[in-house]
Amino acid sequence: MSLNSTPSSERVHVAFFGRRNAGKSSLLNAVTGQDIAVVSDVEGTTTDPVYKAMELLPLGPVMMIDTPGYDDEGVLGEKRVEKTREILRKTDIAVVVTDPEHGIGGVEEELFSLFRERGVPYITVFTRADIMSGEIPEGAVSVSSVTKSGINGLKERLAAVKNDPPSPYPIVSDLIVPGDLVFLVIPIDKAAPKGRLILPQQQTIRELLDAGCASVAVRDTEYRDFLEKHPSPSLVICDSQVFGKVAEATPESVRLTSFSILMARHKGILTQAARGVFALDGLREGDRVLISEGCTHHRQCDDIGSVKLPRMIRGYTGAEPIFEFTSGGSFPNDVTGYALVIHCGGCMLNEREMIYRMKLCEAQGVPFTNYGVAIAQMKGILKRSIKSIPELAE
Ligand SMILES: Nc1nc2c(ncn2[C@@H]2O[C@H](COP(=O)(O)OP(=O)(O)OP(=O)(O)O)[C@@H](O)[C@H]2O)c(=O)[nH]1
Ligand code: SF4
Ligand SMILES: [Mg+2]
Repeated sequence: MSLNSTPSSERVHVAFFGRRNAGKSSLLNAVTGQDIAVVSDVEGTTTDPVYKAMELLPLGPVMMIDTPGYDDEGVLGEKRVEKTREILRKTDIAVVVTDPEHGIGGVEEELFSLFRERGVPYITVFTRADIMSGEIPEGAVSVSSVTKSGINGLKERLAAVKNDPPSPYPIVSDLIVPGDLVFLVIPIDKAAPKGRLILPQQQTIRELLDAGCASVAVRDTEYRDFLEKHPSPSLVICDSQVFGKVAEATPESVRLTSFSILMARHKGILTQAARGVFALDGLREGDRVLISEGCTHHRQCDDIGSVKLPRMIRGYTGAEPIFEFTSGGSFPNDVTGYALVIHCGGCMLNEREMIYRMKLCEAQGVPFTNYGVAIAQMKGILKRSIKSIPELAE
């Protein structure tokens, strides 16, 4: 991702599903106008999901995803189907690609019911319009990836899909009014990436600009002096790591919160995270705790999940729980063995994926929280950091 492009977590995720050889990869290439996915008449050509971030007019910034055939078989085939199911968790709009020769069968019906179950809008597309003719079901779209007939119509249908964001919350714009002054306290220590800000900080500044507010970024080391000179911000947002220090310097009358609290809310998980965090207080020797990170490499989070958080939890509880870790797209389907699941901020995951993980834990009766909320609880500052969040203020 370049610094000028929309973060992938904020793009509408459009994924192509269907049987092997249905024409998924050909359709992705035709819709994007680029040769992104390998096409062949051999069944099972696509073995791993293929991603393409782009501007798709008239829809806007999207993440287009090609998937392996949903009817793949054998040990490897099942692994591929599992990968396809992982894609399903983050899909905002699904395209069910259908070979007219097969028509709608068991595979397509299964996909439809999965989408309905999860509230994912979907469009059924029949391929090979150049060589096959005949009736197609009402509402389906007929295209040819060879002649490109129907492709523009499909793009318009994609743009017309009513795609409400899974979380109703922006990052910060509903907590301020135009003309407000907001302070951002950002430590620039060795954990900070060289020469740039991290994604949640960039996104917050952008939203404040869009909302007609001024934001002033200041390091934690200068914050106290700075606040003396400019004592009336409408809101102060700080990094979780320096929350204690910033809270001490900030009068109770000034609203204060953290980037992680705002991002958890934006991702739609804050209420549950604030509820689930109390499980920390009940942790006992030998309890299993799952620490889950949304990306596998180039983490902005450094060693928070793997080292700092377990150390803090041991100190806070006085117990020695068993820590287990997952990263990237993988997240267990069964979390019932865990006393608590603590997720990272998920800045690389879209809202659907985060909400899916949270709901899975909820459905299995396992408390779910995230790094920012857990750290705030252990430092005794949770109450203060959620005081400015209307739905949690009580
Ligand atoms: N004539 C014609 N051939 C098509 C069309 N769409 C796909 N094909 C052909 O169908 C075959 C399979 O297409 P792919 O796009 O690789 O199908 P896929 O669904 O991605 O298949 P897997 O990756 O194996 O699951 C290829 O030989 C394509 O050229 C179409 O609209 N018209
Ligand atoms: S918050 Fe999660 S997804 Fe974002 S950089 Fe850290 S580990 Fe990766
Ligand atoms: Mg393919």
